[in-house]
Amino acid sequence: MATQNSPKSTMLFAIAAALTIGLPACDSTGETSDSHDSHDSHDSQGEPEIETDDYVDGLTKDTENGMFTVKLTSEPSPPVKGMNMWMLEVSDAAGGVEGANITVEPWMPEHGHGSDSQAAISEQSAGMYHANPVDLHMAGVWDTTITIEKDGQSDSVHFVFNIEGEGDGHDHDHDG
Ligand SMILES: [Cu+2]
Repeated sequence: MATQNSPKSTMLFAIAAALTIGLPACDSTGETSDSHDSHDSHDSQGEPEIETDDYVDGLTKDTENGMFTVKLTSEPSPPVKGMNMWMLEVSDAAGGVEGANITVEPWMPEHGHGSDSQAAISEQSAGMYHANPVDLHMAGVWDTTITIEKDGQSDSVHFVFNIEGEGDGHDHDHDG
């Protein structure tokens, strides 16, 4: 019997080629569940949902219940990714607020985590406090709550800054 060029082998080759081409497409469909856990902000510029403050030296805000006024200056200026020292001038209607109990708590609302370091507060002069370090260890939006307690009453204010830097906030390095 005469043997023809087998059409079967040609067909197998075609199927194999089709499978090879098809594989990457199949793989990528399985990746969708991963996006749930990752950061949803590929561009930390122009976040529509979180209102940020434009930093200036001596940026001044009233606390939420109007008890105090806080004037903030950062060193370096503007605040950077990493360690900062914040100078806080706290006053009320009577002037500088002495001997207040102050906490400074940075928080990344987009990532749901705080700072690696606890800012130590020291009063330099009447109503003038230094918070050091204010550790903003990632690029992105940091919402820092400053709470001032004096004579058993407390009030707080938020300073929200978009911290620039490498990584676009994707490099979480949580030690501790
Ligand atoms: Cu983060």
